[in-house]
Amino acid sequence: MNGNYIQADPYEWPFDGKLNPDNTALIIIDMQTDFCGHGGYVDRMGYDITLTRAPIPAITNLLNTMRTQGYMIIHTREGHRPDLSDLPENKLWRSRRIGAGIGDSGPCGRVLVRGEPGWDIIPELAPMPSEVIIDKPGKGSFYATDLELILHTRGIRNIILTGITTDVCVHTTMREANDRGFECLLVEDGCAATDYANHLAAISMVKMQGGVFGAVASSTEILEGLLT
Ligand code: C5J
Repeated sequence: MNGNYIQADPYEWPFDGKLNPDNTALIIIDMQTDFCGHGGYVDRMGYDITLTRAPIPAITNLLNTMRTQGYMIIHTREGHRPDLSDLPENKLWRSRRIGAGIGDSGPCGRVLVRGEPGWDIIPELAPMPSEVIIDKPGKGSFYATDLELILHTRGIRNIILTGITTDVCVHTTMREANDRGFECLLVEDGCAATDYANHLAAISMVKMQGGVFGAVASSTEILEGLLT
């Protein structure tokens, strides 16, 4: 095949072989202390943060290579305004029910509140000053943000997705992007869920119907594609 492809499942990605630093972005979703640090939101809910920390090395490798090659890098943070005016009542109620009330004080400051220590991106994946950061109140990175405008302005049409959690914010973002016509690639070892079976199921869902939301590849396959 002519073009520039990454070995992926269920098809070589992107579909048309048009892959270059001008039209492709790496998005790193919600790699915040609240999702992968001690005392953060996920930890307080009683989930195992070794699962949510597992993709850090794969994301780091991709980030280093894609930064060097001049690809667009986008980071997202899930969080709410300090006055919680953008926090739906049912989201607050559910979080309190499981012992990690959004806006409540904890070891990492107020849970999932903008500006608090737990809301920061973990130091290992700290954004560079030139990189875009999207602050989002929900699970999807397009909802109530300027992400779509920024992608269109920069001419991006391919998106490589990493981050936390595979089955929630990463999947929601991938579905939102796919519906908007972006060509998506999910990095299987660059994302994780709070339940390993959910991670596997979320990956499997992408590959149905010939790649219903896009394709899936490992970080190694992507690095091989980018470096050849
Ligand atoms: C969740 C996320 N799971 N980043 N957020 O609440 O997936």
